[in-house]
Amino acid sequence: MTDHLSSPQGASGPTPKVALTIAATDSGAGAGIAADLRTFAALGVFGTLAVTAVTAQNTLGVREFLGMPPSIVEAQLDALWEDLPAGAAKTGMLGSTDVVKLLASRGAAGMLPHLVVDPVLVSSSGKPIFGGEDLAGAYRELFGCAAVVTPNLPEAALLTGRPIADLEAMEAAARELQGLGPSLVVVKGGRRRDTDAVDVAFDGRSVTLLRAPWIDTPNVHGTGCTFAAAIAANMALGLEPLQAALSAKDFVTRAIRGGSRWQLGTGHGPLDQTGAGPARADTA
Ligand code: PXL
Repeated sequence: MTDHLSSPQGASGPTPKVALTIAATDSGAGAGIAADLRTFAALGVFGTLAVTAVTAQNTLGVREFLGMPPSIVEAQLDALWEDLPAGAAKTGMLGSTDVVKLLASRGAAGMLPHLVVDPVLVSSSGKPIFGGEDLAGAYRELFGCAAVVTPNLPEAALLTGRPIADLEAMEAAARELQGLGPSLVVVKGGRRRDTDAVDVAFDGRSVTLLRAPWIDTPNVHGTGCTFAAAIAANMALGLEPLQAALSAKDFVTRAIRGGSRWQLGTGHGPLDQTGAGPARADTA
């Protein structure tokens, strides 16, 4: 009989920290839970998940969408809370206003520590992702339990009710949303050709610009998911919100560069989160 414990292979390392993603699936695996889990793994954190919706999509777009009933989301969160509690969590596409409200109530009860809320409300092309009358209001409540909130420009515009066209307006939005409770708000500037990718962060005291060079590639599907997941992983590892966000920005930049010449699908392909971990930091 073989005693596998005496094998020289498979020596056990230290127990990893746990981070949780509360998000949707993307069958093309560029965004959503798949991107989050690759990010957690690349940063050395064990990832758990609660599925909020299923999407049928590829690099060309979303074809079908099915939101999970809030009770199923809650059951997943209870199972994890009781046995595999996470040091940090992130939310992505939540699928319905009721799920946003569920998370706000669990957050208020202290059951979502070090929470990163990526308010997936509108795609970068400006199209609403899902509706619901009081969606923005429910999100504003969820922000009250968050450590970090990461809207893109159309999301920040929707949440504040003002158009956002320049860095000054990004700062004003970051200040307003930070006033709802999170420690840090990062308004993501997105990708404008031939300019640096600049995000504006506000932590209640000072404004910090997160700047990265423009990388010429169509492979940017899942960038927002990856950024929020990397912030959560970094907080699970013990970083404060601003340091977690600065390090996550570097991670996303390396992941975009790593996948920039990949040919997976004919639309917006994925990033290389797997190759972007700390061991590769010197190649950034
Ligand atoms: O980037 C927003 C997002 C989040 N989650 C899933 C997605 C998308 C965008 O397509 O598909 C599953």
